[in-house]
Amino acid sequence: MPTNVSYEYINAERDYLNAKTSAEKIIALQKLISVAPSHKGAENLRAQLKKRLAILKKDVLAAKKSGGKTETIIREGAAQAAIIGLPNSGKSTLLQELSGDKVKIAEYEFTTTKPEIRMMRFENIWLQGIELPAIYNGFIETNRQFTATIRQADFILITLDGSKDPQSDFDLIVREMKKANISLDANNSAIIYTRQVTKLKTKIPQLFYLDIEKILATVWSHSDKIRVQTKTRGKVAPKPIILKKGSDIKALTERVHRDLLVNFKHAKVWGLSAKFAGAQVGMNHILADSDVVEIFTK
Ligand SMILES: Nc1nc2c(ncn2[C@@H]2O[C@H](COP(=O)(O)OP(=O)(O)OP(=O)(O)O)[C@@H](O)[C@H]2O)c(=O)[nH]1
Ligand SMILES: [Mg+2]
Repeated sequence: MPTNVSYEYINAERDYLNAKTSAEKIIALQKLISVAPSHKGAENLRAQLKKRLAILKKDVLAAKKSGGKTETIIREGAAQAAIIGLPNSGKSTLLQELSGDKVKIAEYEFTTTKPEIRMMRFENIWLQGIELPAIYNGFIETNRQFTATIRQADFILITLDGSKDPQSDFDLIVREMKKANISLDANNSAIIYTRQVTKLKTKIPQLFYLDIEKILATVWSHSDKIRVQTKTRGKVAPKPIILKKGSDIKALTERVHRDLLVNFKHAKVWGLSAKFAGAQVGMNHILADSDVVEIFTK
């Protein structure tokens, strides 16, 4: 039985994802757990939520012990994008635009002193946007705590002020990232120009440039994940299930509910991986992003 959730759940999930601090998150997560579906098919979902609640509570305790200063960044949403760039290069402006949520933006440098996290809606999923404090010469040596966040992000957005010297700014960012063994290439990063008045003469290798409208789609398509919606008796579940790229029907079935594997008969698929709409497939069928799947049991 797929995990069909109510709209009440989706609203509660939105509040939870948008909660800024661990304390706020705990309150929102408790509400989310209270409206989560109670049927057997949602066992995995409830277990995941409870696990998250336990992690959050531990996080708050640890923060209290260390004087409340270190708040770990909790990965949320279907994929994470880190936003890096020099001071004043437009990181906060970009995050605000992509999330539709207010971020502190100012003319002076180093306005952002700690990571700013906002959820960004892309089609039927949430992506997590994380702005890191500005990069400067020596950033890595003094900001070790942020390197894991940048490395673990599914995608890195690099903001460059096109009215200055974007090539030398880019070179500085590459040098800093290299110190932390973080490579920037076309598969995991893109450049966003801000204040691009004229077409630039500088040629920055490896990466591609993005228009704002294409950013979220690019973050998602370059992540290592796909989303699949399940269908039960003609109804498509609004909340997609996130799987690794290359996942098959078996992986999806396991995720929906372990018991389903034993009684699995076949599945029907709609979408890019299907030969035709509603094609019947077996366990080994490889899924594609945005597929819709109906699982049939014996
Ligand atoms: N013309 C223009 N101005 C921009 C653009 N993006 C940002 N700005 C301006 O540049 C200044 C800095 O923008 P922020 O978004 O705060 O830059 P930031 O990279 O977050 O800066 P720090 O957090 O201080 O490192 C603000 O005055 C913005 O209004 C852009 O695309 N075009
Ligand atoms: Mg900023």
